[in-house]
Amino acid sequence: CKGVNGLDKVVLREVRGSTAEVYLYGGQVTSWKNDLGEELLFTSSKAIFKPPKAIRGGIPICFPQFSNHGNLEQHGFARNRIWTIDPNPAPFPTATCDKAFVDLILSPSDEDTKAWPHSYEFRLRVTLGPGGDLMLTSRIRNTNTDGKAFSFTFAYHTYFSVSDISEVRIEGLETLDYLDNLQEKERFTEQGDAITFESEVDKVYVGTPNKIAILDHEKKRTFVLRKDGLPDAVVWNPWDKKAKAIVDLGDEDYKHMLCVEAAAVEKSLTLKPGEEWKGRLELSAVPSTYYSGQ
Ligand code: TA6
Repeated sequence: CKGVNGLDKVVLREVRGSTAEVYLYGGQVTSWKNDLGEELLFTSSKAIFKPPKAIRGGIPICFPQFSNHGNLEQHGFARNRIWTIDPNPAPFPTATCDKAFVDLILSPSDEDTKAWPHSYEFRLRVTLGPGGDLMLTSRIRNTNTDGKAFSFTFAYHTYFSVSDISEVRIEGLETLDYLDNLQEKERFTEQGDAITFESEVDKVYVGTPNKIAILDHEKKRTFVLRKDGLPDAVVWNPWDKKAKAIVDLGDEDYKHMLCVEAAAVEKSLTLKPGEEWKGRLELSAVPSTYYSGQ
């Protein structure tokens, strides 16, 4: 159906009532609601749903470059291209009646090939599972016919909706090494307990566990992020000063968002012709009383 500014979007509905919305622009999930109709992702009220500006919020796909780690535009071009729906998606290995999913495809345009001279096929499956879990699976295949390998970096730049950033903590990244984007990507080691927020944060945690938890004390909600094929995790909150400088973000929005991004940043991924990479993100949102840390 049609979304903001007439852009095409797909709405997924799971039997118990949870939903997800995926824009073909960017192949971007912009909404994920639980069975109570509560929005779990942050999308800015100032988001500009108009090419070439990427949509501010949801889950932008950063490919083939994360941030400014290369010569391409910031975060690569996948987030501001129109993806297509795969009319013949591969079936699930198990029964599908309790899952809703859509398969999107991104293929290079002539313009993209000028900036990044490679041929590839990028398939993104977005699935809403039983209980409302949201799964994103990316498969990227090198279809170069000139025998050349290519390398890329990647992130699911997920904007979680939080009640108050000062009341949020992340578990699963303590004691890890990180590259600090606010200090010229210098490497540090995280000290102490769970990660909390009282100022701008822009870090790439390297070689993280595959499970990370985001605890929203005020909402009494815990997000559990599971990832596969993505060794790193980016944590970003622009805080007040930077938020004011971002045109498509409200001045106070930083209080209600937190980006925790399953990513491959420190070491780029390389594919030889014919090879395929798979990177998976699985999100669930549970009442904090149900979260035991296991
Ligand atoms: O993922 C963190 C980050 O790379 C930050 O450095 C930050 O500026 C942000 O992404 C948002 O980037 P954008 O291009 O969407 O404004």
